[in-house]
Amino acid sequence: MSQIELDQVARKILTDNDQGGYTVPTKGLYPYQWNWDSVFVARGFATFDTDRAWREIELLFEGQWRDGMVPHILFRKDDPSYFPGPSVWGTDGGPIPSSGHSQPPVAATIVRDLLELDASDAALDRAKLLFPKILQWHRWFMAYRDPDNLGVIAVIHPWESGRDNLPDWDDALRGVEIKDVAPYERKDTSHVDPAMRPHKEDYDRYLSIVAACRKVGWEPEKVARTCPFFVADPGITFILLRACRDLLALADRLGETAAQPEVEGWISRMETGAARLWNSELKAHVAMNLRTGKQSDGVSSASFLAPYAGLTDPEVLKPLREHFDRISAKVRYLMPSYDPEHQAYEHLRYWRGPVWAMVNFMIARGFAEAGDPGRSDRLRRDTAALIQTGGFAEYFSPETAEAAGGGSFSWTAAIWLAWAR
Ligand code: 9WN
Repeated sequence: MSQIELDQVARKILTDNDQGGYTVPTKGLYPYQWNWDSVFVARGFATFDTDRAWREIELLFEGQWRDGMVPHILFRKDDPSYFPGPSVWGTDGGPIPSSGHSQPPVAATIVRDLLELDASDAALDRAKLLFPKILQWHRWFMAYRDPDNLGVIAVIHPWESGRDNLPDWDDALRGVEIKDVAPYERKDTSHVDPAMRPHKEDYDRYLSIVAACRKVGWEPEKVARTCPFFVADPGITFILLRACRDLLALADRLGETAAQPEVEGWISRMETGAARLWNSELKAHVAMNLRTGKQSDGVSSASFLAPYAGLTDPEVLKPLREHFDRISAKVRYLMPSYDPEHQAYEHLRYWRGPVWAMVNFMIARGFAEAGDPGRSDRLRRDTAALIQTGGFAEYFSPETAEAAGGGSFSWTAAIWLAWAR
């Protein structure tokens, strides 16, 4: 397909998945509004419909909880094609039925991008309305996902990381007792090949974590202290650190200077805290189980987000470039979600190996900003080649470019339009 044809298909995917102001990731498999999906989708819409781009983010923030949390799924209408739906979560923290935890906070970064593309008065007004909501969301992360001021951000559930069955979670997940799980029927494996999805045992534990948090009424202090899963995630830490820098720039642009000292405090807390996630044997940032202090032992695609977070220490960048080159000699397409030399790597199973377009977009941005246009462009070319070969799939094999997971996928289409083409 030519570039123009791919552009047309990508736009059609976004408009077909549009539910009237918010976009589903793909029909059938994911029939609701997901948090970080929507924000990347807004970046795609911004290439041909700015009003629609703002709308996507505004609708996401309509679901913000009273305590500041922005949920990972908004269940605007019940749809039996997805499990677990609203009744399993049992939340009542916000105005729209939702899941009980969040997802990687990319909103400040993309709102800043939207203003770069269009700084009209109308756009500035919309950004001004969003600003305090994003600020409140970041404050929620700092309070309840880093309750001990360590400068690293935890996830209370693999789903909160957005990288669900990543090998980094295996050890902590094994420590979650399977309990309080009513008999259930998965829906994901009726939409896509089970070999590309998490195992049943993973799901049993995912649901056990939900049950434990439901028991404490999803109260954020109690969740932080009692949740059976509490793991510091380099992905969410780096994405939030980056988003705080963008929020600071937005504060400047929008005249919200009163917020700046608080945001600066968060930035320096995470800049210092990130060192805790540095695995000195591996020479990369990894996850750390905050209940036990144990670090994970593999390089993941989030390790490559350090430059995106603005960490430019040569002691970090040099080994990262070496990992990049080592991995690029092992697989045809970058960046696999997990190290292909690690024993847990599987090239088609979801977050245990496959390449995800929006992760590549963030990694490439960081490398370009750190003065490495060569590696940045390699990621862009690989992402384009994967889409040209496999179509607008949810994720791809780094070895064969095989399309995996759901098809006609919104964020893959958005990233094509915004960057990969
Ligand atoms: C659970 C929607 C979401 C993404 C996540 C991805 C996958 C959901 C699932 O799909 O997770 O949130 O049911 O598997 O892992 O990153 O936001 O595209």
